Amino acid sequence: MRALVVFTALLMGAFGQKLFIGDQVLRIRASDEEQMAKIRELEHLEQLQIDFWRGPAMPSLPVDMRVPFTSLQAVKVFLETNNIAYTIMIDDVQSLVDQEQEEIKISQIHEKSTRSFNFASYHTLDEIYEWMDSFVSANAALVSKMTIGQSSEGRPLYVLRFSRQKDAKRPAIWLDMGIHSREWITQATGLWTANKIAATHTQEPLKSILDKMDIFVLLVTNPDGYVFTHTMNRMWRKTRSIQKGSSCIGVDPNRNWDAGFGGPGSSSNPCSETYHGARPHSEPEIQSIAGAVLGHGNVKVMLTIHSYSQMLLFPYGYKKEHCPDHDKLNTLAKEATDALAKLHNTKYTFGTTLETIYQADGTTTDWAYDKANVTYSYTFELRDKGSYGFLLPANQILPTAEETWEALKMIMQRASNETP
Ligand code: 0X9
Ligand code: ZN
Repeated sequence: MRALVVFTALLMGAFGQKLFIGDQVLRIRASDEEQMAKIRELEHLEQLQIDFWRGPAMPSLPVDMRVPFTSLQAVKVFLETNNIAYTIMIDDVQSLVDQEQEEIKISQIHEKSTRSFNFASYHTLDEIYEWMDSFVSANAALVSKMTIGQSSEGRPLYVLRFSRQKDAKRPAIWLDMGIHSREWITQATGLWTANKIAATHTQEPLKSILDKMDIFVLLVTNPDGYVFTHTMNRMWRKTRSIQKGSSCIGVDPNRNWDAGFGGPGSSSNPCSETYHGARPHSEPEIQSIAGAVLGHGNVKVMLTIHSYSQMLLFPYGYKKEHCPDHDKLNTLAKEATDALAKLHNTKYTFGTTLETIYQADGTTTDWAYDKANVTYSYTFELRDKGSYGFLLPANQILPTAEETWEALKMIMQRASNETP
């Protein structure tokens, strides 16, 4: 009994924070559909507590999974007996989490003493919300803060609005980050991007874009999840809503949209990481965005930012059919990813969600295209391709944000050129 208490305490760490000591991220390459089916079996063995970081997707794409220390031996034996090849992508997840926390602490001390904001560091929700207020007051002629709703746990959902004509309703560009809370590079990229828009709004191409259009930026789409990743479980993906009849918490907000809702590219199990929720827009975060976008009524571009995999995706994820704007979206995706690659040689793949990764039902990008009349509807999957995955070191924040900006500009400019 005593040993069990000590062991549990060790696993939970101080203040109940989930620890990942000895957990590994394995990269698995299935050679055929049969091996892929074997990997899917692992998905259904809930007692193994495997956290899929990527896939199972196209057989050509590797599957990345975080395997808890206590399941490692069983999983490796399973893979080896089935002749499935794997490599160890991350040897000890906790050491990366510790390093990340250490860097945050150092940056916080530096920020305090210099009274500055370090875009090259990860930040807590309080720090981000505080930054937003000072950012708005420093750029009051261009930037304002709107509250579009609140999360399940009652946190406000703030959107930054960049507009040259605050009382007019202009065609709009919508950007959101952090719908999956553990994808920290996205909120960090959003902060840098918001700052970049304000810093360069008098230069081309932003000058022309903002002459015609407004830009809306939702930096932290899933604030409850984000707080949870900082305080309790760094690997939390979903929202934090309570589910009737289940002790499991949260919904995958990128399966909760009313577009192909509930299909096989999502799960009806509340304990699954891709649980679609009790009904479309059950999550207040999603309902708030849908309300804001439909209420605006003239959103031309909707870019939802995820990580990781280095991909630029467009509709559809819920059906095989190509959308009427397929060629246009595909050509622009090529141009945008070419522009992105020019900066640091970061290679992206692009295409429809279904053809590039897997069937995903109830996603932002499909909803925007089908239900909100948004032509330029894209999902970004930022760095990397799996060396660090969701634990991308902070020294990659600036290069990631810079290169992403090249693609964002390209897409915004294209939409703006088509706007009278
Ligand atoms: O599965 C997802 O939700 C996304 N991948 S992630 O690793 N960030 O979770 C990709 C889904 C494609 N997204 C849209 N079509 N919106
Ligand atoms: Zn995501």
